[in-house]
Amino acid sequence: MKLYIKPASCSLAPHIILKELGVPFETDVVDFKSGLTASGKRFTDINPKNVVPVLELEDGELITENAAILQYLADLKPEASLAGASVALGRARLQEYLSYIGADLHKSFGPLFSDASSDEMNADAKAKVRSRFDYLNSLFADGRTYLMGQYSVADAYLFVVCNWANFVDIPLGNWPDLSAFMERAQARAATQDAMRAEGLVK
Ligand SMILES: N[C@@H](CCC(=O)N[C@@H](CS)C(=O)NCC(=O)O)C(=O)O
Repeated sequence: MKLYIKPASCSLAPHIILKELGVPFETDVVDFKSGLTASGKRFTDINPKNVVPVLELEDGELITENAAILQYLADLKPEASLAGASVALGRARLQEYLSYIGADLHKSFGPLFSDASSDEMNADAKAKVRSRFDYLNSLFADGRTYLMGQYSVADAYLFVVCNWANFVDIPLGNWPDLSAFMERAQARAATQDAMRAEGLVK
């Protein structure tokens, strides 16, 4: 398998999960300025949506969208239980978290990474991120270790997106239960391995 990535972006979530699973894979880093991957491919030939992550399977099949890739990876090794309980409610809960992280939390950061954003747009985006952190913090306030109780692909995605707070001057310490989750998720060996591979930690 090959994972197309941009370091520190949302593609770090499936990168972490590939490490969690311990399956063989390679990465191909996308340079969005040149439009080329490190292996010399034109990225829009691989994903016309022009975003990472993309997972390329051995037979050449391509999967895009974090929610789809993360669930595909979780299903590769059911014994690792990275999709939570295998009952319908468990899968619905996982989809609920993945949708919230992808559609609401992830996208609220967008203006903060764009040079085209005005001060007003940035302030509005920060307010949205903060209110989403309020909600997420309230989830962990019941003492759960991870979103679904046990670690799942949703935690990898949540960790990666919340970690962007460090790049846009939103101190995570304002949300103690969410911060404690971040410390737990970051301490996992797979997270450390993937972050090291992307040059984010030594
Ligand atoms: N809906 C997509 C969104 C993916 C996305 O926004 N990827 C960003 C990185 S987090 C990207 O590739 N941006 C292109 C760029 O940085 O130029 C998903 O959930 O996978």
